[in-house]
Amino acid sequence: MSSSRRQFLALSASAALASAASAQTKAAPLVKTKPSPPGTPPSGPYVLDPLPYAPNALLPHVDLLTMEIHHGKHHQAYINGLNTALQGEPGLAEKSLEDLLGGIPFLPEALQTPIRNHGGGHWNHFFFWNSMGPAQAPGIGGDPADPALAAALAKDFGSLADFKKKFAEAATKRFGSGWAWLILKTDGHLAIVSTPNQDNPLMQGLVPNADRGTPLLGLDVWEHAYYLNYQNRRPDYIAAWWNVVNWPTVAQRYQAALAALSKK
Ligand code: MN3
Repeated sequence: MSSSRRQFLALSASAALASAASAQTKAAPLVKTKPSPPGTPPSGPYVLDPLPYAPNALLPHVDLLTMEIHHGKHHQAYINGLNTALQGEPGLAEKSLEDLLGGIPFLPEALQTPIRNHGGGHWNHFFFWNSMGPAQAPGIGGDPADPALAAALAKDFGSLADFKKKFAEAATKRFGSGWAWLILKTDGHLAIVSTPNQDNPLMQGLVPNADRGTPLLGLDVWEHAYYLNYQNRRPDYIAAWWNVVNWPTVAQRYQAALAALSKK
């Protein structure tokens, strides 16, 4: 008998055994639900919200295909990974994502990396979509109209132009994949920081204390955020991105962060 024939018979025999075992299981089903196909991520507790604008609304600064893939595929994959990590963890699933990200070192060890990467990915991308808007809409791009935010940027960075220059430097110098952030620190000052991968300034115990604070603005500098339109020209992507920054939202976040600080 040829070796492949023997292998075939051996496989058939084990398949028959498996089939008999499965017939026995079927005789007394314990759970009467239809199983999902293998590899299907659990649905919930987190879902992908639609973009707050049309996917082509950021043209010409961020192209349509990048937005569709970035939101529909990359962001969805972070949500799927987060839901998978929280499967069978009802106590954690009902916590806010901010609470989970703020206390990663206190989570069960097996969940720390998935929640850091996928929970961070979900939080960061939700924040990112809402940090932008169509360039032609009121308040988008240009200079922040809010006097308190404009004054704080000038006070802590010298001028708005200096702020943009320093922020762009942090985003350009981030080696590999990561983010640049404008944060409000607990001392009431604004700061520019950068985090690797999907880390963010909320992550106590993972991000250096000097880089922690309340995010007001975030820029994704993973290649998936710009490569289709800008290829290796990250500085060009950053320069164009200022045209779609949603300053009214940044100002609202600043007011909310200041109010939260004053309650502490
Ligand atoms: Mn991204």
